[in-house]
Amino acid sequence: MTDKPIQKKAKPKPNIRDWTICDATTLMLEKARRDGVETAFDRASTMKACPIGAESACCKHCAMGPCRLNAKDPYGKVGVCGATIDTIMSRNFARMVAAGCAAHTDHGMGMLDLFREVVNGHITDYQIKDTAKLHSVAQSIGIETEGRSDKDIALDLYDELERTYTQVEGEIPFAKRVPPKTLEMWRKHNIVPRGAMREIMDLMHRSHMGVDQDYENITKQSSRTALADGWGGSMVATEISDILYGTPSPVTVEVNMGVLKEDMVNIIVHGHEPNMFESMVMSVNEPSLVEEAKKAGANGINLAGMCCSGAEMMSRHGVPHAGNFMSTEAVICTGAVDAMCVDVQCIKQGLVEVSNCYGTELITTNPRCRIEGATHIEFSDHTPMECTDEVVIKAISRFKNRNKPIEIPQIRNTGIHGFSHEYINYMLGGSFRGSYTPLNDNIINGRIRGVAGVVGCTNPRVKQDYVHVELVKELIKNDVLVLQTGCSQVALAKYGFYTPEAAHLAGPGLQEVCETVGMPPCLGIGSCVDNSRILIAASEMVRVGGLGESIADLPAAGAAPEWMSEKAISIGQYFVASGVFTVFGVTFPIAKETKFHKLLFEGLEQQGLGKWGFESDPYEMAKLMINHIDKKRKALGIDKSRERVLMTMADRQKLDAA
Ligand code: XCC
Repeated sequence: MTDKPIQKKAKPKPNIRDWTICDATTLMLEKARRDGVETAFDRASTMKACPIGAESACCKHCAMGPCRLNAKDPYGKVGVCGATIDTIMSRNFARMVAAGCAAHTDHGMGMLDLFREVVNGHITDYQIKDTAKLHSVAQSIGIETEGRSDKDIALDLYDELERTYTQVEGEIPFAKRVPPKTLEMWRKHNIVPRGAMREIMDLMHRSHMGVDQDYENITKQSSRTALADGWGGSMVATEISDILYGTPSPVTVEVNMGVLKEDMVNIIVHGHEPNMFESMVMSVNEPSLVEEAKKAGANGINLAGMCCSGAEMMSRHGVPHAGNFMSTEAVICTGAVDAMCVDVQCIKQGLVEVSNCYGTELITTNPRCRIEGATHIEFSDHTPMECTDEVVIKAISRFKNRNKPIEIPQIRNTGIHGFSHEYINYMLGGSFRGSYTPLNDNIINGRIRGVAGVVGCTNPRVKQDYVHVELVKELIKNDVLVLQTGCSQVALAKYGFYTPEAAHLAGPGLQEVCETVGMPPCLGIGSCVDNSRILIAASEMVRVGGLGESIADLPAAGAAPEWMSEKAISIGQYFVASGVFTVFGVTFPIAKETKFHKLLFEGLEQQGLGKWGFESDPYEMAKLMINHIDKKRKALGIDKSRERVLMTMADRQKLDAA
């Protein structure tokens, strides 16, 4: 034996083009590599996902374990307490739902706190901006508005909506908006949410060691909790934000990293709640601060959003958007971000390191979300500009002391965003006759095959944006109208899908509708809590008639092709429980060939709800969704009208004669 040292070959670096299709992100990841900076893409490529966790075959709810089962032989063994794979997986799943629901409902409750303080006159920096929305939301849950003052209506609305969170018995207020047939089904299964706090508490309790050990019963409570998110916490967040900040209507916006300006002080707000962002808009327009920026040699202050609060501000006010979740580290590599100001959710801890490398001020503002190594400037709804002014001052001083080369990818994509439910109603029916009737008619006559919600995150385990874009392309080509939120909306916006011209990418039927109305083939409606707008749109389609009696009857499907967060699981479960076929990409956190898997992927549909699907390939995913839409068309007896498009003249004459 010789003692020759083993020569280790240096592993070739992964190709950045395999990580993302976003050109700006690619450029910045290349720069990061040159600069020796590591991002989540690097970490994902060197850290394999835990195979046991990926299939949810691990239980760590007590100290007799953690117990590790074998997903390849799911019934080969049980945990120390005897818990089966179905119990373990459904409990893990339940806790993801609980965490996701908690995030959205905590956000919604924060909005409601602000609303109460505004109505009571304790907060004056914010006001009720949209009284029409105040009235319509109040009416939708049975509050009398005729001849009453806005303040009285608002006080009643607050009292009612507080029940969304705190009520211990009864149904949450927005259950009144659920189509009667769907609600009937929920009542039959006993899954109408009481209050979100109660449901989350119940779910956390029952998934504790030694409590609920019947996967079907656990899943019921998962549905109930998830519904408290979609029809509760998230819906309140959306509606109160509209009342306070205005209901979105179409607005032209620029997205992508080219929205940063080398000669200006650049501030990025990244996170989820609109309150701090709204205040930041005021701060960057504050004349004395603009003057300060100019004194520092800048041409002004430039504000952009990222992720969900970015998507919300983009859709509501036309604030430029710099990119989605997997671009938040990359954007800092431009060197041009003077401050990144964050609140809650989807804030990677890795941002601290990247910010340190480029001298960017990373500022946390929410007491729930502090990060070691970041500067914390606490935000309060009572004195909002104290925080946001200080952030601006910090950003100006960083601008003055910029000492790293700046490299901004000069890529900007312009599109139209801000299609709230209210605007869709108006757009289709006109101001005198606002209605979903034209949408339903076009679905019935087959011009539009169906409707799909394509939403959710980006995830370094798949090529950024690729699955979103290819899926949406397939859907619109097949005449499926696409509604979007969150990071998915931003993904598509970067590839030009938010222009009316994108209609030429759609099938002939959808194209005709888009051209008549002057709308893009995908409609961007905001952040992840704004998925509640999709629920409202679906309910309205049922109410208008001709497409069945419950949400489960609609020719519709949903997808989160690049999901990553627990919130996505909660959203998926509330869509499924509302009756929608919902397909996830990337991975599905349970083992196949199990009873729990069968329940989620088939059983729930047999109970009259929706069902889950999984597929990582965008084309196959589109196929699943379109097949489902066609199945629903057939059940409604409207599948024939679609075929007419393919008929010959002779066929048509025969049909007409008949
Ligand atoms: Fe987060 Fe909301 Fe997902 Fe984007 S889509 S990665 S949850 S920012 Ni909401």
